[in-house]
Amino acid sequence: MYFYGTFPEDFTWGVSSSAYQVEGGWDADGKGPSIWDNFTHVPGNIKNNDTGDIACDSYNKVEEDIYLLRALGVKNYAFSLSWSRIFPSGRNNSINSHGVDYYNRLIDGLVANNITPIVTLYHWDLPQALQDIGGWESSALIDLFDSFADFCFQTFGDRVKFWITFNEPQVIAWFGYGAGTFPPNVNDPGSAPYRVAHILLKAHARVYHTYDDKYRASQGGVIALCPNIDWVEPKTPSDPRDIEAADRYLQFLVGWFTHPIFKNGDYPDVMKWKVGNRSELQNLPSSRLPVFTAEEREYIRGTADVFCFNTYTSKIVTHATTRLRPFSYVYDQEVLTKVDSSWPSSAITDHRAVAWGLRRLLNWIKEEYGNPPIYIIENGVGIKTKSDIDDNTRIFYYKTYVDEALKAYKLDGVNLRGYNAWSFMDTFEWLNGYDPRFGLHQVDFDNPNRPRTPKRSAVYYAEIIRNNETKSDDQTTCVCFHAHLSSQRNCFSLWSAKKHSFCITK
Ligand code: GBH
Repeated sequence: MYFYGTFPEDFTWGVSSSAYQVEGGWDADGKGPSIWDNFTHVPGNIKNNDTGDIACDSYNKVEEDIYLLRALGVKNYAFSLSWSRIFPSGRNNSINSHGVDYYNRLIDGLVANNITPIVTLYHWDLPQALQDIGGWESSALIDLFDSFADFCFQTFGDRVKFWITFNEPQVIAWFGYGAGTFPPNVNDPGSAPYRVAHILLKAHARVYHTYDDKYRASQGGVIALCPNIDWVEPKTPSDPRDIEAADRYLQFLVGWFTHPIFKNGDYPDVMKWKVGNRSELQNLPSSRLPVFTAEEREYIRGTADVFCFNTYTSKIVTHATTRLRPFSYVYDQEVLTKVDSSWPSSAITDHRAVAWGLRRLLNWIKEEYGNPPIYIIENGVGIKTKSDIDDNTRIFYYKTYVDEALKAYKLDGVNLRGYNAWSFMDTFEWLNGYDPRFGLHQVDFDNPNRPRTPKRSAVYYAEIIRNNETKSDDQTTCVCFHAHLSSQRNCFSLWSAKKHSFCITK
């Protein structure tokens, strides 16, 4: 059932992007290489050998991008900074003024148009120079990240009042250092992710304290980190073992970072027990999960002003007895995940549109962390087609997800403060290259000018923002079903798209 109603007046609507995925200009004007530049330059690593060398060319399109943001009517724009564009060698002894100018122009343009910048310090594109000294396996990165963050607060903080340290720390730790599918491609599933996460948490806390000590009083912003969260539903809700498994999945995915920060400075109990017990069974001298000192716990606890997260999908979880070898963060969870084959699929494996999962997830965050102010920083759907201006699937995704967010806010009392669509425009989709399209704007990557075209979803999203509410169908459009009713695929139809569908009037 749809629920119609209004979001609070100060609700912030936005769209999101990230540096490597949109900027291009990979070596322009003195930018240093990042681990993603080097990774994509090796043939075979990325689908179709695509790279982010030019991407959407946003490095050269500040004005165009701001124009599109104005047309959408967004209240905020969330983007990330390329560390090696600002510090080519990763360190503050090599400041690239052209890179600083670029971000100043972008931030000034946003502020001039009343669009609040939400700035992520790290969305995966580590300066190669810092990978050369061990990347996030090295505790030297704590100081180095802090000095980068300090420079950004000092340089941009007069205009930037919303900071995110890490985008998806679990992805950095697991895909970068466990599975090894993302650079730096370390394949050490049993230990490295835990060691890396330990360092990420310390680095996050250090940056938070730097903001607190040196900038908060004069700049008055907020700072957080941004985990990725899939909602998980227990396979058999009457089986306590499945309920525990679902909670365990969330603790390993999210609590790993947010339990220390929002609760007691320490990892979730269930992680300490599982990894500890299994390490013992594996005849290891100590747990593969590192231990914080009392002083470190005190330092980490409370280091987020708001709760940010990204979400794309839901899964079904059941408890499982997993093998002890090879040692792995995945086996440590003692769960099995799957998706329901009736959930609509998308261009990304196992990303299914399950809007009701968002409402449950928001309620879980509220209960688990004491109703913090919540911002959804990324939410969207990837579609595998090049000419998808007529993107009804995406409209349906946003209609249903925004509607569930509204229910959580209005009916459940979740302290939801903002919603951002991923993505502002089609971008470089990491290992998948340019095939899956997430954008509200289409980008023609075959054209050197990288022209952007608003899709129907952009028009639809602009309308949600303008009204600050979800309107009933007869006020705007109508809910339709595809002619292929047998496939049970709902779609949401807009104006001329009606020709593909038939309407059920209310
Ligand atoms: C988001 O992560 C990212 O923050 C964003 O940059 C990206 O554009 C968006 O997803 C859409 O994909 O490639 O098989 O190794 C969401 C969580 C974590 C899901 C990494 C895909 C990679 C699996 N993502 N995961 S694989």
